[in-house]
Formats: sequence, C-alpha cells, structure tokens
Amino acid sequence: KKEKALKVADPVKASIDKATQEMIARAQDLGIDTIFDRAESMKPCNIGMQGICCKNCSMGPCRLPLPKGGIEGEDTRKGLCGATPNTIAARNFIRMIAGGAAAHSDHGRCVAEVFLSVARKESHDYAIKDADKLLSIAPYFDVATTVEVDGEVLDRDIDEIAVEVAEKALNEWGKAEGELYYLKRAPAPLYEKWKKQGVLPRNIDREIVEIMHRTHIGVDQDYKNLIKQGTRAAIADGWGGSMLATDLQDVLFGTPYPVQSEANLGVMKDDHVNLIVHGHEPVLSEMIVAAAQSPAMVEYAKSKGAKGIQLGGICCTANEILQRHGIPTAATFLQQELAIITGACDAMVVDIQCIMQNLANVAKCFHTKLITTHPIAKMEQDNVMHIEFDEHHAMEDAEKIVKLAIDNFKNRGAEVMIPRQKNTQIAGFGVESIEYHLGGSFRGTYYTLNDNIINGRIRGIAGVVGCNNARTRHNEGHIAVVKELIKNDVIVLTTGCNGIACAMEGLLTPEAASVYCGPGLAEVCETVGIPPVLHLGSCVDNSRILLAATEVVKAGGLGKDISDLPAAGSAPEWMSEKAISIGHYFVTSGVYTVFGYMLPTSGAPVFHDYLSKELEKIYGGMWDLEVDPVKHAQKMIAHIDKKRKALGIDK
Ligand code: SF4
Ligand code: MSK
Repeated sequence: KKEKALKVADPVKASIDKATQEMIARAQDLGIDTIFDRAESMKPCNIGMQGICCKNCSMGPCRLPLPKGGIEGEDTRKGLCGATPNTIAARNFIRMIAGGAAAHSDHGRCVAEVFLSVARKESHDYAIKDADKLLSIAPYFDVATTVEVDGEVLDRDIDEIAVEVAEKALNEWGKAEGELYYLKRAPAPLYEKWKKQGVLPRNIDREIVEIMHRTHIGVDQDYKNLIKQGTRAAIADGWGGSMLATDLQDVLFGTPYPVQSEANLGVMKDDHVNLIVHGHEPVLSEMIVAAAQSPAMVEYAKSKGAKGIQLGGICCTANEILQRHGIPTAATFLQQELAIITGACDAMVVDIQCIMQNLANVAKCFHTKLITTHPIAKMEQDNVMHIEFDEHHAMEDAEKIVKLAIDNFKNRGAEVMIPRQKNTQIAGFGVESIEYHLGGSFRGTYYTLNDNIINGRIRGIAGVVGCNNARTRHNEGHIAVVKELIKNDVIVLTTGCNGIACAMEGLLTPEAASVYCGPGLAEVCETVGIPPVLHLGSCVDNSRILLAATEVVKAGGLGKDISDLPAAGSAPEWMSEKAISIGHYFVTSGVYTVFGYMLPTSGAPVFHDYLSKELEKIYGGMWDLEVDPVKHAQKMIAHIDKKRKALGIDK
C-alpha cells in the first residue's frame, strides 16, 4: 500500500547529500512519505521549543510564552502552581538529561551483564578479546591484577580478574554507598570541583531517579539546584554509564584501531544480500558480523543466487561495527527510511535508540524484513518480526537473522535503485591509537599532539558530535562546522552521526588534509598519515573524548585541567535527549560546548544565562547556541584562542 504525504519536501533543500536527495525523490515518486516530508507537514510548537511548557501534572500543560518584545521589568509569568519559566525550563532540561543518561547507561548495563555472564563462563559465544584493556581498567575498580605467592609476585588469573571487574562494574548502577569508581580518572582539579559542588554521582540509577523525583510537581523549585542534579546525572553518564559501556565493549569485542571502509547508501550492492544493522548496542551485531562472514553463510547466500552478503550499518550500531570490523556505514539517522526505499534491503535488524517507528510503514512497501531484537524496543506494526536476543544463544540468534535475510533475497519485487554515492573512510580511532599514531605518547617528540598544539601547528581540539535533525538541512551544519574548524588548524574528534556525515563527505581520509586543512594541521596529518577528523565511534564513545582530553592534560604543557585546554565541543544538528546529557557532561567537565539548531531554554532567559555564563565560573565550561555553522565554528575557535592566550602559547 502506498501512502501519500500531505506536503513533500524539496530534496535539495532537505539534504546536501546527493544520495539522500535521489532517494527522497524516489520515495516521493513511489508515494511513500519520509521524515523529510513529515517535517514539511508538521511544524514544532514554539512554546515547547523555548522550554517553557510544563506538563508535569494534569492541571497543565501550563504554557508561559515570552511576551512580544521581551520582558520589561519583573518576569511575572507563572504556571498554576506558581512555577516560574526558570523552574519549568530547568525541570524540562534535566528531564532530558535523565532520558539521555538513562539511554546511554542502560546500554552500558546490558553490556556489563553480558560481560559478567562471559566472565562467569555462562555465555559461550563471546570471549574476552582484549585482556590488556581489562588489565588497564581493573585498578580503577580496586581489582588486583597480581598476586603474591611465597614472596613472589605473579600475574593473577585473567578469568578471576574478569569476574571481579564485571561484578564491581555492574554494581555501579545501584550501589548503596560511595561514589562512582571512574570519577577519579578525571584530572584531579576537575574531581575537586565536582566534590566542592556536591555533584559526585553516587550510583548511576539513583541520579536518574532523583531527577524524576525532583521534577515532580511541588519538589525542587530552584533552577540552580535543579541543574545541579542534572550535572550529577550527566557526569554519571559520561564518566559512568557511557565510559563503562565503551570500556567493557573494548574488553569483550576488542579496542578499535584504524580501519579502512566506506560510507553512504552506495555501500549496498544489488547483487548481494543486503543486511543492515541499526541502533546502538553492539552485543548482537558483533555476532551478526561473525555469522555473515562465516563461509557456510556466504555459501548459503550463493546457493540462493546472491554473490555474497553485504553488511551495512546505520546510526551507532554502524559506528560500533565499523570501528572494530571495518563494516561499511550505510546511513545516518535521517537516511534510515531511505535504506529500505532502495528496494535492496533484504533485512534490517534494529536494537535500541534512534529507530524511527515509520520504518515499519516503509518496509510494508517493499520486501524488507524488519526485525526487532531487544525486549525493551518492540514495534506494534504487524509486519515487524521480533527475534529476541539472548546472550546465552547469541550465535544461534545471529545465524537465524542472517539466514532470514538470505532467504528474503529472492523476494525483491520493486525495482532496485541504489544511489552510487559512497566515500572512503579511515575510522577506528581511540585514545590508544591517537597516542600511537602521533608519536607513541602525548608529549615529548616532534609528532605528539601536545607538542603540536604548543608549537601552534594544531590550534586546538574540537569534539564535534551528535545527530541529524529533520528541522535542519541534512548534514549541512555538520560539514560546514567541521570544514571551518580544520581550515583553521583545529583537529576534530568525531562520534555518532557527525562521524558518519564526515565519512560521507570524504573528511575521514588522510587525503582530506591537503584539500581542506590549514597549513599547520595539514603538515601534521601528512607527516603521520592520519585524517584531520578522527572517528572515535558511537554515542557512548564520547567518553573516549573525555579520556583523550584527560590524557592531554596529564601529558603536561597545556594546563592542569580540561578547562585549561584549547578545546571546544559542538553538536551542530542535535535532536536526541542523549545529546543534552552529552552536552552537559562536556560543559561540566570544563568544555565550552556549542549546539546548533536551538536550545530549549530560550523562553527562560535567566536560566539560559546561567547555563551559558555562570557555569563557566564553576566548571570552566559553558553552553552556547549558534545556528549559523560558520559563526558556530568561529565561536569555538575564539574560545580556543582565548585558552591559548591564557596558556601563553598564542602566536
Ligand atoms: Fe502547571 Fe505546575 Fe502542573 Fe507544571 S506542575 S503543569 S506548571 S501546575
Ligand atoms: S545515532 S543519538 S542520531 S548521533 Fe547515536 Fe545519531 Fe544522535 Fe542517534
């Protein structure tokens, strides 16, 4: 059944990417609506956008629009209970942090549970792939890696260490006393700031629950006190749930090292079985990669008339299997419907987060099998299959899914139209590989990151991350911000859909250095053979940016805290609650962080000013909003220059 959109988007205005434009037009020809069309038909609520609509009780929603011409004199707006715009905006803001921190951290919990079952030898399809990483994190949990026998120091049994680390890690979600183990990984001055402010997270779940309590009607009514709890939950995400997810995934599936791959819808092949994995959690997709690459499955695909099996990824599941296996990236968040509209997607497997419900409606128009796999993320539509993933028979589940895709290859009915566009990418970076590729340490030689920042070849570091947003032109903000930064010698660390957008544009190649970079950054990239934009992985891997910044601080020469570094953060096209949580843990870790599109705080000017001015006095980092991407990057560069000056290394 074909559905007709009320209004259709102009493909060229909707995206800067040719493949996306072609596929939006094809969808419109077929009468299938996509998110781009729906964004034309439905406009957002202006009051909600400003953060000043409260629906925390049934006497509301109470909407407090800013008077035309702004506030003169006292701001007398209030909800039925008397809640002020600042209280309402702060409550809404920290509820977004709770949503984002919960998503990242629940992902981390799932990985920790799988890790525990592997450590206890209850799940036989996984093994510990990176024992060195396990040994490197064990001390943070106070887990000994050696044992003394008869006066001799011996290595402890790795399985014993794994069980102990897994138990302590899992306990981080709900322990009754103390604080999160990983907080002490932060530079000491940052830890002391958190301690002084009383925002050290106690356990991950508690901080999220406390946000829900404090934002209930009639509880916390002081926007400064509310944001303090938002800070505690955001730190529990960045330095807790997300960091644990990243580390335990590295231990289980391997720490990423640079790999070559490709990106954009053109990675799909019309003569192969196309199996797409989409979402965030790599526990099942790791198995799907293994199953799809097994000779038996490849032979089976050939027996069904295909030349092989082409795996591809969307969103952060894509980033996870790209980083560790070089599996090509098919699409960003906004292109997910388009992957099915190629008519060549034989199966799409989804896990959690960023999965549009409309995928099921689009899949109805094609032969695509849409498969949900997670008990907490099902779809109601009757054309969706649910194959529940269980780590105890992970490979069996994965083989079942790969076989389903292969068996579906023959059912392609509609004409296949795969856009030709794709680009080469070098991904797979992390703290370890940045160190390795830039001279083997962070300081002390011609090649190292710190030395090149100090001598000015690299002006500073930017973390540019986050989603696509159908309210902005797809990828335009991402690419313009990143190009402006590297043109000005700022090296970019990327994750999430920004990483995918940069890959599609060819920015994740060493060759991009001579085309797009200023002379200093180009020289460094060409000397060591790295791209000017380093892909650090998925949304939870923003924790790698925190740790990279920490290593730069520890190496010396650039101040004593993250807030001293010539560094800035950005999310040009953000849309998810997770982005607000990430933004807030960047800010409260000392990073000046600029968001594009909008911030849901503009209707509460006092609260907005607190986030964008006052927080700097407490944590050294602050929020900012800039819609114009070039000005957005220039603001980041101005901050970087301010920090260079303070360090005495400006030119
Ligand atoms: Fe209105 Fe207060 Fe209820 Fe919010 S909590 S909906 S401001 S009465
Ligand atoms: S997938 S959270 S759209 S980055 Fe992590 Fe992309 Fe944002 Fe989802």
